[in-house]
Amino acid sequence: MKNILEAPFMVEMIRTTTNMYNHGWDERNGGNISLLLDECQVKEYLDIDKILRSIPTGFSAPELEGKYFLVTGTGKYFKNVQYAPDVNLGLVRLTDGGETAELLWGYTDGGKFTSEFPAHMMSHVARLKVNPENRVVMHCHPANLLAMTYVHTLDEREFTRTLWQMCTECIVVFPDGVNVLPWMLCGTNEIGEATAEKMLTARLVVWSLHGIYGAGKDLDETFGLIETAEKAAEIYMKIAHLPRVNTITDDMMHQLEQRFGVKARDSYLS
Ligand code: 2HA
Ligand code: ZN
Repeated sequence: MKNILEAPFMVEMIRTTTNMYNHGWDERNGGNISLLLDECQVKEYLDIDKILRSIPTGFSAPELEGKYFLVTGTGKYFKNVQYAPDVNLGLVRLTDGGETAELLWGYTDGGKFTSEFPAHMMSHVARLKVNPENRVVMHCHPANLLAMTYVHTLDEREFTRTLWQMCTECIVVFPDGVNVLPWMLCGTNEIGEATAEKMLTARLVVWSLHGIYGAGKDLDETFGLIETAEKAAEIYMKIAHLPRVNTITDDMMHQLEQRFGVKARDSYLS
């Protein structure tokens, strides 16, 4: 059996959590990531018949029966993942229609998956419906996106259009835009269901006054998606209080659509 700490998916997870911490997106225990793995990937590193513990999830997700996830732990700090991956991460397989998570590796201090596990798993179900290649759900607290939810309307079209106007490449990176949830109690199945519903139409879902969710086919792509939106929000927070002299017009965005072969969300451009 190969050493799981050298598995490409593990190395990438450790690098990503460290990088996110270094970006200031994951203070204390803020943020969480789940990475969907194929059984053949897991089998190279673990005896998949050796279940360490069975942990109830508190929700059902029959679509994810038998699926494997590498997930950050509840209460754990992204800052520390690199020093003790086996404490701060866990590898689980969902069973009983998603109601039980079988722990195959990690959470060695007796811990368990993130408190946002429902939002993660329900978002995986939603994104897999749209794109069977989806593997990652990522949540974090980037300062400028969060700040923007205090001063900008939460209307999704307006929120998206503002971000698109802040950097030329935004519309290319997230043509489906950004969906926005009002403040809701985190860690609940309700916010999980609401997030998943929003994930059907966009890969980015803002949690007002809290943070953001991103989804994508790998850790790099998902990180880059949030990074791009956060950069746009940073520009907005730098200029929002100043007179706007220039902007990226809808005509320019139509040119970007053509040049990069993307299609902006329906009716978001005039
Ligand atoms: O687990 O970010 O939303 C820490 C969080 C909860
Ligand atoms: Zn959070």
